[in-house]
Amino acid sequence: MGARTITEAGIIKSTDLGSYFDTHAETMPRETLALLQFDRLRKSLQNAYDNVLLHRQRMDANGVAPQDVKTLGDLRRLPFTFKTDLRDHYPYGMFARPVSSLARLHASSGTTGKATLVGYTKSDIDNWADLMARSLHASGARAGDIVHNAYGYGLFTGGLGAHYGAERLGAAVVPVSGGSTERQIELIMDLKPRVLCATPSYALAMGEVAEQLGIDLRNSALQVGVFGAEPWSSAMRYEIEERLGLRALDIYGLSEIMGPGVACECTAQAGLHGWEDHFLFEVLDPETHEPVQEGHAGELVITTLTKQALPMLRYRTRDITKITTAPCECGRTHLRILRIAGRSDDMLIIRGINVYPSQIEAVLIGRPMLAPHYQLVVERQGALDNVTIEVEAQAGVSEEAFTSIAHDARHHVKSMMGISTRVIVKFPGEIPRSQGKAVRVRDLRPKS
Ligand code: DLL
Repeated sequence: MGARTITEAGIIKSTDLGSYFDTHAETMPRETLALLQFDRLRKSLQNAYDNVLLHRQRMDANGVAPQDVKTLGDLRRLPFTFKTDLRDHYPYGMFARPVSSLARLHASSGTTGKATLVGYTKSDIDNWADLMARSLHASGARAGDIVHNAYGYGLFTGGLGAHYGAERLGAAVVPVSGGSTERQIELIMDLKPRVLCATPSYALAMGEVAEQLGIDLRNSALQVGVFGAEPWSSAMRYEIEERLGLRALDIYGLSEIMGPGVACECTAQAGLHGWEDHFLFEVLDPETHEPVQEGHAGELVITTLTKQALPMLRYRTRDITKITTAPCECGRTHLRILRIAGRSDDMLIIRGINVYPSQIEAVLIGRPMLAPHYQLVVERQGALDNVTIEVEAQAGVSEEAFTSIAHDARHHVKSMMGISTRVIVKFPGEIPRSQGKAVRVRDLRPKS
């Protein structure tokens, strides 16, 4: 172990190479960061242009070659890339390296059409493990910890992404994956992990099963929860922290760009640091494609700077968020993503008002007598969309009270969000529990 000092902000600064607070990379002045980004962008563009036909054709069509990019601002001359591009060029058409030099493949399952296949060279896997280790460290995990990893293992990037990051950090991983929740609770009580990795909805489901078993997870060794892969509200964070007795941190990522660890909260819990030495982040108006002002909501668009096998130019994530480059109390200089409100594809338009499921969640959770388990049912009536909120009552609430609870919730949603909904209160256990990404919306609208 190298020398360690603790700063005023409580950050452990370490000079040993095994530490995953990389003070050089994570706290470099933004001007230096921009120089590094530009250098890496040029190399990454060359890789994309030379080795991926689609990128070359689109850049040619835009009249821009890698050497024409002379400043970071020239990024805006580059073409966008979409999820459909990966589907249309399935399996290997977007890869910049021959299959023989790949080290791993992952896929994200779509509801329609082919899966989105992504690939990594050994160096890509190495960078991913570094960034996941960095993310876990930022969220409070440390070498020597035991990490209970309940992200699904397999083609989904969550399980293996968190696994190799935790190992790289110097932690011991319990590779449980999702499911068999009772056994997971038993393992948590027996093995005493300090860190839990899971989707927020599964973390909540674990808390509930523990309660049913008469086990109070607040008495477990868990202190840090690294939760992501789906939108979740601050109200949900509070609920999880209360029930599990840990600090819940948000982690973001997507297979097309890498997997988990593209951005992660630090213990200030004031937004997710996007790792700008490996990715360029833009927030654009989805209609006009113009950058929105800092602090305003728009679509997150990401360009990879170091990926070998699958370089991505201006990937349209469809995730709606805000960013800030304001200094963070932790000392890290990388920008912060202020929570993902949801995907533009999941946005509902209720009587002309744009609504994300996580906004309804924020209003529902914490209401008296309601449990934090809900689903939104969307139906079409004439030209209008109608939403029914199905939400569970807390255990022990009498059925006679259901009508007045529903009335109260409906009234609250109307006054907070301005939308009219129907609310149906369900018995505890009636809403399906997730073991990975929760299904928040049942869309019964006719498919167009
Ligand atoms: O969900 C990677 C991941 C695994 C992230 C584990 C975090 C933890 P995909 O399956 O490709 O990859 O899904 C990516 O999930 O575009 C967002 O819409 C959503 N998403 C991921 N993290 C968050 C988050 C993984 N923290 C898609 N908040 C993304 C909100 C998130 N949405």
